[in-house]
Amino acid sequence: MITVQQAARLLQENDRFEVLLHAYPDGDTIGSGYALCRALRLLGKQANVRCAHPVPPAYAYITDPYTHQDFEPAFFVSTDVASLSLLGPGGTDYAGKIELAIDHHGTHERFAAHSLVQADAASCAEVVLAVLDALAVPVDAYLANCLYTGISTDTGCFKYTNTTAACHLAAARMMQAGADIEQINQAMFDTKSRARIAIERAILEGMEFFADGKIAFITITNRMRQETHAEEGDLEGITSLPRQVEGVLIGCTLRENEQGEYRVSVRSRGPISSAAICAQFGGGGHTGAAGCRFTCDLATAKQQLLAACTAALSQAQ
Ligand SMILES: [Mn+2]
Repeated sequence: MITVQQAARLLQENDRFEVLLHAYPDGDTIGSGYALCRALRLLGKQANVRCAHPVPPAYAYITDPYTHQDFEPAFFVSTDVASLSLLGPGGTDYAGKIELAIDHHGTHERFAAHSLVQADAASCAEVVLAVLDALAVPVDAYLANCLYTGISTDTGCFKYTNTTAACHLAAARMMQAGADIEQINQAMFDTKSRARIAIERAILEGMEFFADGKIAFITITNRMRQETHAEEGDLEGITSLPRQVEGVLIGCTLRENEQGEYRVSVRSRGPISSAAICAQFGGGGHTGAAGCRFTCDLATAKQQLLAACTAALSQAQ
């Protein structure tokens, strides 16, 4: 583990950067990665951003001003990536090649030569902000938009339990630096596409409750996505749906991928650890939010997941 100052020095001493985002990119990996790329360019360096999946159109205010540079990358740095596999298809090709990982996941696997991981930060964007300060890069309106996006999306617009006073202070700084918070909040939290409404309707139709309503499951199949024309961006934040229901302490989202496997997101309240539930299936994450993957059929996956959730529930009571 290295310090912010050491990470800044590494970036200062190198050039030709490729900034790696995690697959199915969210606001934090996007905001963190594009901000870091911009900051490196402001320092006169060459830098690009790379992601296995396209960035959803809602983030056009971040991706539109970005242009790809033509060069052979020499220094790979990841933002908000907890493990190599989260880089998505082709991710393992980066094994042993990543020089620096900037992250905030407590479960961060040390895949990079140097790791800057602040597990007490609610967002990777706050860690990137510290690095930018160490690099003496002034935060312009674009950087402010990127970093505000990371902070606000990873805290559910400052509502999740990971929200700290430091998040608000960092967000306030981004407002002063010119972040268009009205536009960002509107786009991130107050706008739903027609496809999103259609798939939410289908998801709610199939919502299942267990343990006297303390556990809720939702399932998203490829067929549901096809029928509703829901794209990746239409599903962002969908994992908070089950736990919005009164009385639900553990909310699970089972989501089919192209290979027919199920990616699972667990969200929990109070002392119940989502990370502990997911660890039983080779996954991980935070106390309130974690993920894992099932390669078996849906019924078996549900059965195993429910057993783990029920056990976690009774332990907490
Ligand atoms: Mn994050």
